[in-house]
Amino acid sequence: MDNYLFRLDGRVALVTGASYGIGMAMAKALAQAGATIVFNDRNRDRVAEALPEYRKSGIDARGYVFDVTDEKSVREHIEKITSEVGVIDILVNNAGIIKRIPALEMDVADFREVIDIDLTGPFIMSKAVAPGMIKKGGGKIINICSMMSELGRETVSAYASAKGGLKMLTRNLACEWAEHNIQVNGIGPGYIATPQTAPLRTEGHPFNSFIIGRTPAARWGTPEDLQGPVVFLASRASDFVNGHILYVDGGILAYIGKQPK
Ligand code: NAP
Ligand code: GCO
Repeated sequence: MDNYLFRLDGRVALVTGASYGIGMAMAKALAQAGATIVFNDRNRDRVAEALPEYRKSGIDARGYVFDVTDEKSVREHIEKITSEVGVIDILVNNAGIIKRIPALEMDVADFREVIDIDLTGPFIMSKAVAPGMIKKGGGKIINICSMMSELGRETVSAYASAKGGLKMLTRNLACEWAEHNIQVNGIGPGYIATPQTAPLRTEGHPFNSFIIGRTPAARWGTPEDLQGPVVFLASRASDFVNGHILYVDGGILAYIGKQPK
């Protein structure tokens, strides 16, 4: 079957926090499907380091430096991107942080910072990008959720609260903006080998074997495992998919855990 359903030629995709990690892998896949890639990071050096990385893959990505929690700066940059590159057709809200601190020891400031970046940031970004999509006749918004959109574990109360909220923000915006032909969906990655999970993957770390045991696929995911799902949700192949969280987790959410032998 012709893959026109999955082609993104002529579309502009903005992936937040895509100077490395999952964001960069998803941006590369969107580029390979034909999209023009725009990305941001809050750190100027990271943007500068990422540009040659994209060029090595033959991608003429445009990088911008702004913080997704700074509404004024976000609005200014969306206007700048629209005039310099074009209307944003695809927004991937990927930028995020995690703080692994037991709730009793977590400062409220730390809790607020995670909520601000992981939940309020996608709201700010979506609100800034939607008017251009509405004017253009439609668009795609993809929020990067998590296993913690469904499950809890010790030390990640702020992150799980943010990612659980992001699941519901996804569903809510899907309801509000469907009439404008904007589809809002999420991707829920399992445990993926990136800098964010590096502390959990050090040699001999008990979490390493724990996660392998909780994952039917019996491996950590890679950023490349998310490339097909993001192209699907960014393309016309998912035009009737709305408010859906696509879990890409090797089967974790389906698994009660290895039965004792
Ligand atoms: P990562 O390696 O920590 O990269 C996160 C990216 O977001 C970095 O480029 C970071 O830039 C950027 N960022 C953070 N705060 C920002 C802000 N306020 N404004 C703009 N950019 C900001 O994370 P990752 O593992 O690639 O994860 C990417 C997304 O997937 C996150 O939302 C994460 O929660 C989610 N996720 C990850 C996993 C996993 O196992 N890795 C699983 C499920 C979901 P700086 O370098 O400047 O901080
Ligand atoms: C953690 C991990 C997870 C992953 C991811 C799982 O400390 O439990 O960092 O939260 O990042 O979100 O889907």
